[in-house]
Amino acid sequence: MPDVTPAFRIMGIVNVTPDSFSDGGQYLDAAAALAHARELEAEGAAILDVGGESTRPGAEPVAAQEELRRVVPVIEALADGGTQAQISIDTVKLTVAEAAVDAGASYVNDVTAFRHDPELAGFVADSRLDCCLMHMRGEPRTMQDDPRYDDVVSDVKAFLEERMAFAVAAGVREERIQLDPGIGFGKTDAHNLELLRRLDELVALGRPVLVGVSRKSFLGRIAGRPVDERLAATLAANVLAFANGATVFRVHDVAPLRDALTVAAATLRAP
Ligand code: HH2
Repeated sequence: MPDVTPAFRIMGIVNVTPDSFSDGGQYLDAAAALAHARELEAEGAAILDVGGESTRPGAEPVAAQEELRRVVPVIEALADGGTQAQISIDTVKLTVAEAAVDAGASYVNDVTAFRHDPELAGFVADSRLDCCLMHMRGEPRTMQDDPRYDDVVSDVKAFLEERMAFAVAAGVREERIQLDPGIGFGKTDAHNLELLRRLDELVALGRPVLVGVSRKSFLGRIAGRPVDERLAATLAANVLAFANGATVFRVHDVAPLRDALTVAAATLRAP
């Protein structure tokens, strides 16, 4: 039997926020966010990650009511329109996840890995949702204040193992869990690069590894580029992550990454 598992899945970013670091305010209006999500799907996104709260360094938390107002109409319209992509809700809040799932989401992307709202794990289990557990040191407001680790990869790996055990104990099936090193979340540039270089050590945990490097500031510092000129750097980092075993890629620019990963997969996975 030929292996029909796709070599990679692209998660397209749909930020319905005024303050996201690279596209804040561009898709705050539900109609604009919806059109953007449909475009990302047409470009090849297998997952659409809809978020109403920025997690950029220094970001202030958003009230649940406001987050709901931003994301629910977009998810509802996507689901009603018969999207083929899986809809992900990028939230740390149980109430937001519940409403998003009612509206049609089936994936929870919680950047706190169920630490902000531990009950979210039980909800994911009972509703048979997929989820991403991400590593973050501290919280967005303070995470970039002098981050230190004994060994960043071992520390992140131990954290992800512990959060996976927590989720499984709450009833989430292991097959539904994806793991994410949390690039840029409480890490120096050297930490980010070491995680990408040694990603195979996280892949060894046996779950799909998701990476989110799109347009992030460490790429800007390395390449010497402002946020709207980081596509080439984003593609390079994602292709290297793929070569090191990542299989899910969270990005703003879906079409160019699909081409880049298709070539990478054809090269690295030749029969
Ligand atoms: N990065 C961001 C947000 N959510 N989720 C996962 N699983 N992994 C990530 O690396 C990740 C994430 C930050 O990027 P963005 O959504 O573009 O910006 P903002 O948080 O400012 O909305």
